[in-house]
Amino acid sequence: MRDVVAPKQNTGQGRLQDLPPEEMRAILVGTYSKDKQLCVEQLDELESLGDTYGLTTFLKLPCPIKSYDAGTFIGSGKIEEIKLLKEDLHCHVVIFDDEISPQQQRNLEKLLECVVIDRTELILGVFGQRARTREAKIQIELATFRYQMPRLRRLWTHLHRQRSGGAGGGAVKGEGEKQIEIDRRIIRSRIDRLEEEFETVKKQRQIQRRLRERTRIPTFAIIGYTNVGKSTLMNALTDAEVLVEDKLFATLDPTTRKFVLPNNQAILLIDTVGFIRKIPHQLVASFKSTLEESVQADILLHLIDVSNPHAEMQADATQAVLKELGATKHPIITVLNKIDQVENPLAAQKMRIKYPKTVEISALEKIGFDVLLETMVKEISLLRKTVKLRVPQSHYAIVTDVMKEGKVVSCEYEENDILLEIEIPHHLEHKVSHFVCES
Ligand SMILES: Nc1nc2c(ncn2[C@@H]2O[C@H](COP(=O)(O)OP(=O)(O)OP(=O)(O)O)[C@@H](O)[C@H]2O)c(=O)[nH]1
Ligand SMILES: [Mg+2]
Repeated sequence: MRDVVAPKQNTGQGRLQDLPPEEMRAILVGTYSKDKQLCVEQLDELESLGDTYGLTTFLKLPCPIKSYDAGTFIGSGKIEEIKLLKEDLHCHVVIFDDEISPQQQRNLEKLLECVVIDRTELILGVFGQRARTREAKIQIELATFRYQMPRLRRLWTHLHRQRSGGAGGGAVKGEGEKQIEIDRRIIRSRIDRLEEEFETVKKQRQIQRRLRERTRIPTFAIIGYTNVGKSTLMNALTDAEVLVEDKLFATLDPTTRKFVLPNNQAILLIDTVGFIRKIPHQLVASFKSTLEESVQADILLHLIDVSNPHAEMQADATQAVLKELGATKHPIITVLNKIDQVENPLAAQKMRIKYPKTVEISALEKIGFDVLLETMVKEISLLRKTVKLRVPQSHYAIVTDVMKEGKVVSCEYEENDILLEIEIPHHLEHKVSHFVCES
């Protein structure tokens, strides 16, 4: 009897984790039909992801491709070439920038005789390494299990080979199938348990959010591509002491801190997880509630690393994720960061044209903060509206309610009515619409 092959908990690293440090040597493969330059850029990003994980890249291979092979993703000639290169360079991992199917992965591993993963698996690995809080860990485990479910056959064959010391190893036909079914059931029940646990964690977070809403402090979320400087800005403005690193996905858990604007208005700032191009859908599903909650802030500060040659692509990818989360209706201030190291001034100009409300800063050198804070003050005032109300005595309860969140400009009594001029957030307008006498 062998043990269950269900993936280990708390890892999120598939089989990459089994490699000893000296074998963390990788070849990266990207494919393109027309745009070689884009493929090269994307391989650079894959290299950063690999580096964050602890892998060393020895070769980046952009491959022109006319059609994809259903069984092996790339053609046999290319596979042969990669195999030779892999042997020459003593590499033990081949990483595909594109998503490859479980079947293709299995076939490629057989042909290349090494670990083959795709971008999704690498990102899951990076998240798995970096998750710190229980909430982040649950979400990454869920994403990993969802990713591994269709790949159980690969895990099982691999383990079976290891145990029996060779390919096949005398496995009784059908044994694998039975085991895969058992593993599948185990994973499914783990997913159920994790989902339950996540619901509990989520409820606690909702209580915190309700408390926050009761105080009605305007909330700003700092969002943007990974490594653009979100945590650096958070730390520069508050004493949050969030981890800042020149690695991807340094932040996985949102951190919230209070901050007081120059006009004495208190606000809440949320530092969020970075976005990335082609974010794996299993991850979006798992992190959705955390992301959604972060981007439900009153105002978004979209940070762009304008010194990065891929700034435009990164900003577009961020916008795409925002769209997916249904957050594009929120007011956005576009913050062009790292201006201290911008080499091409045209880059910032291009962004200024593309995005309506832009501010240039250096979070590291604390440059441009005055304008940024001014813009934030202005944006808050747009969230509110001043209305004049005539409220009959019988409805005073509403006044008390509205006054909690609004700012009273003037208040007078006329017979049994109360005449109130009040600045209120837009979301309260419907509550008082019956009493508006002038706005
Ligand atoms: N030159 C320069 N470097 C900066 C600036 N802001 C941030 N950095 C650097 O950029 C790197 C990433 O910064 P972080 O604040 O961790 O970026 P992040 O957006 O929070 O990254 P993730 O949490 O990984 O998504 C660090 O090495 C920072 O020191 C800036 O204004 N100028
Ligand atoms: Mg961060």
